[in-house]
Amino acid sequence: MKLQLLLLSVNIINFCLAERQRFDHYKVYRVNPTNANQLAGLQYLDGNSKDALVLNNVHMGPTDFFVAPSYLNTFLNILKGLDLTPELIDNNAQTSLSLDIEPVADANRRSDDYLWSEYHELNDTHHWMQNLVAKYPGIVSMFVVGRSFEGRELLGLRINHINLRLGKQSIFLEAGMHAREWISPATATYFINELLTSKQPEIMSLARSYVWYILPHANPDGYVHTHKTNRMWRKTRSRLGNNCIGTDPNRNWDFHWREVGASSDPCSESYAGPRAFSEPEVEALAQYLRKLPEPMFMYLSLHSFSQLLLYPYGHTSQLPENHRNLRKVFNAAVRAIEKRYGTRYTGGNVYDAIYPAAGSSTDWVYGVLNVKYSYCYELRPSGYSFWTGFRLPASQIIPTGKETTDALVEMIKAAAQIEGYKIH
Ligand code: 0X9
Ligand code: ZN
Repeated sequence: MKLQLLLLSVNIINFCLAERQRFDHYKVYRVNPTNANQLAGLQYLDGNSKDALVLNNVHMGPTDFFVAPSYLNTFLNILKGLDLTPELIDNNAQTSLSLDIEPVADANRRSDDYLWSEYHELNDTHHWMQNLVAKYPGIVSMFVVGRSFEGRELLGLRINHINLRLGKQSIFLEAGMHAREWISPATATYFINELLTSKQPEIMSLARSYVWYILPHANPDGYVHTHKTNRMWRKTRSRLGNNCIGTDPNRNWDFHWREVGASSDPCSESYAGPRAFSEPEVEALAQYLRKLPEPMFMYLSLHSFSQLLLYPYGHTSQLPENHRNLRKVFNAAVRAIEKRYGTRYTGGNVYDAIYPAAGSSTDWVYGVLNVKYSYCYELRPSGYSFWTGFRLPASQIIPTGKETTDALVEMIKAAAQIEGYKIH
């Protein structure tokens, strides 16, 4: 009996290990396209092979590729043909990423112990959210946006403190759209906790002055996949009958869909999907946002990384109509975020500040729902180090949470002042 149990657990362990995708001897190369021909060549490479994975988006400027050992020669030959000289950044991604060793909080712990010293699994966070509903009756409630491709619920918290003011507006914060950007949901839950327990009067008056909607995991299937199988997964997990899985949910929104900076190739990391709103997660969120009862004052989307604050548009370099106000609020946020630890943010309109990218949530909310303040944060760390960038040490969750809260407080105050919306 004991032996059987032992064999069973060995089998389970083997099964888990076999499931996890490894990147042994994968190399990371950086290339720097400077003309349209090179860009098109890299886009082709991105879309046509699962063995040369671009780590976010092919664009003019440093772009990093994860290359499988079996594909190395082909990859280098294609680059030669494009007159591009790659720089070897990492010789063995598996070891330098320490992809096997990722400390995650124990999901069986009591929810009272939910802390920001580690990253959490999806169910752990959902339990914690459920407990908050019980702990703050009449203030916190759960909302269900819909279901993911694999059938998981998209759960958010609505926080509405008692406040006698009439006509409260809402602020919606979406996180976890890209699966591997773990600091995004962690910052969202940190912020939920601040809205409920902060000793800072400024945070609490902000908490009371708006109806808050916070969705920590906009892409739950992808997030689970980064815990169980592939830490570097970005997209959704939809199977659409192609040879590749998933769509980039931040290219799937129905606003200038797939016009630029989005791929029509199912294997690309920035695949826009077969049509706008093809992803059940994205479609459900859009429907939910359309039906919110309160007018939306601000929309916030948390991503990582690069330390950027971005506003519309991604499909054109043309600035949006209220860009001066968007810039003022941007300045307030960037100033505030630097105060605590000296963390430096840059940014601006997506198209110029980062790269052309059509079909994102922030652009759709701005362009279709006419929400005048719609921003996307690319949280810590800074720079281009893609192989460590998505794996921000858990010891930085709290500092990131604190400085991002500082930024949110100041940006909302600045926007409220411009719009004559009283905070109290
Ligand atoms: O490419 C993206 O979707 C975002 N960068 S990431 O590294 N997190 O993948 C940038 C999107 C910026 N665009 C808008 N939010 N409009
Ligand atoms: Zn992202």
